[in-house]
Amino acid sequence: MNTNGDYAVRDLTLAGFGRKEIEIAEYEMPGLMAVRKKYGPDKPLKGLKIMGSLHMTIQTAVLIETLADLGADVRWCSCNIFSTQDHAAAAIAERGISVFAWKGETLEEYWDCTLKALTWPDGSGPDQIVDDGGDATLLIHWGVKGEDDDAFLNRAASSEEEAVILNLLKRVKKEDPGKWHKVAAAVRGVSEETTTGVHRLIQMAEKGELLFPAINVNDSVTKSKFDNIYGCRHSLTDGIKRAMDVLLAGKQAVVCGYGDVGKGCAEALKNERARVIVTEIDPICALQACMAGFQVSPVEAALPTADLYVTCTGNSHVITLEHMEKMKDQAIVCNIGHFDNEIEVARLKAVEGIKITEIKGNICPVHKFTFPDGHSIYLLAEGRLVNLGCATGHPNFVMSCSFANQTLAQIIIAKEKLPVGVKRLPKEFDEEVARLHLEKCGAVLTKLTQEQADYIGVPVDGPYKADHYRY
Ligand code: NAD
Ligand code: 3DD
Repeated sequence: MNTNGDYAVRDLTLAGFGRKEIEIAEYEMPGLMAVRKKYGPDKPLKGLKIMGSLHMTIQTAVLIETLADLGADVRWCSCNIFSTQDHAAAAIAERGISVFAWKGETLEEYWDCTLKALTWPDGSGPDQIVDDGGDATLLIHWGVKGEDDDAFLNRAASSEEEAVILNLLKRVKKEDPGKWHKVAAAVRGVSEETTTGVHRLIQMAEKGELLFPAINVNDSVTKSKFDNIYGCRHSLTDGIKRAMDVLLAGKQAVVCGYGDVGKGCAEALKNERARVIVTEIDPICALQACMAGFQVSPVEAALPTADLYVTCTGNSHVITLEHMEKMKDQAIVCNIGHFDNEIEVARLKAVEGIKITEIKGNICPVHKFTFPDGHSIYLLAEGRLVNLGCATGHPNFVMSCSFANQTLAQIIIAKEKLPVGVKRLPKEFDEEVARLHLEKCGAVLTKLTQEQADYIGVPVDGPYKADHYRY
């Protein structure tokens, strides 16, 4: 571990490799690089402290360097204990940007990295936040609650991770009482990357507990209808193959959830000639799955025969211990949703007489769980998102779309005094991000005539479709 200086990474000597892959990524991220070129000279983020809690990958390194090029003073951590690419973190540290991330963090290390990324050398916090899943936002909000009420921090924890967070906040409260009220008061806004993080923000806003403005980046069309669909279509099977080197053709695969991520996952498995079953609660998504040719059944119906399970619901307890007890011997279970609560991993580990065999370590976590009755299942990435835990996540081009939106959101937060609440980016930004990626695909737009624009009631140069619902 290299921690000399204001960073903590696994191995600084990997920086050269990281830099080479960052250069490859820049070529494959035309939208993000165009945003950097367009807004860089004005330095719209100059003098602003920006903290990020987002998977520390090569693609994120390009986002970080874009924010820095726009003038920001950046500190970064990952938003998952397995998703950091150590060579990316090393390249960022070598550039002199404070990053606290390595692949295979413990939960204590993960939350300590989040605290370090949220704390500048003078003890102050960020002006702006880039969040993916809401952990940075949560630590600030729980910190404020804990400063107002000791009982909030002294309550019984509902999980191992919650206990880690509460213990950290108790320590901080002793060392720096009043920290979090100052941090929260200074935050101009957060831009949230993913579906589950947006759910958390909306829930807080509805309860009147949100302490600062938020921009919902996920629901930009050029994020969720690209990253969530096409990114997962690329990276799900990458993770499964690296973990198990299993032939997917002919296997029966269950995809839990047919939202944006589920659509990408089901298609990827279908492309591999797996026999895909979808589970859904939403009749519209279920009907979409039927129209795509997928069988829609509850997970219980597949237990005797399915070879592979993928959860991507953003929900919890989707694959239960009871499900895993009834699964076919040697079934493979994984999750690609943001958090590790979609599969009941804690209950699985607590089974009396369960035998846990580590097949692979932190680089690509694979564990075999053998039940007392002798049947086994394989759990990938300890139930955490398999595409980043067992592979390298989405490729450059699709992350260019997501991160162009993130950068535009950060510029808006810098320029405008936003009200507390959760807002989306303007449609014009979505179309700008899409335009920036067309040339790379050899796409040439058709020019709308004024007569046609009048006929369909849109401005000749856009924005076109009224709402992302129409995509
Ligand atoms: P979404 O809301 O579009 O889709 C989730 C779907 O799951 C919905 O259609 C919902 O009806 C369904 N669902 C909910 N509970 C269910 C249950 N118990 N059984 C079956 N279906 C159920 O969300 P999304 O954008 O597809 O994201 C899903 C998850 O993936 C979120 O946690 C998101 O943050 C995460 N995500 C991960 C990546 C990645 O790279 N790993 C990328 C993008 C999003
Ligand atoms: N995510 C997937 N691949 C990623 C990568 N290569 N770098 C950074 C983040 C990456 C997660 C995103 O899809 C995020 O937008 C999400 O979870 O929604």
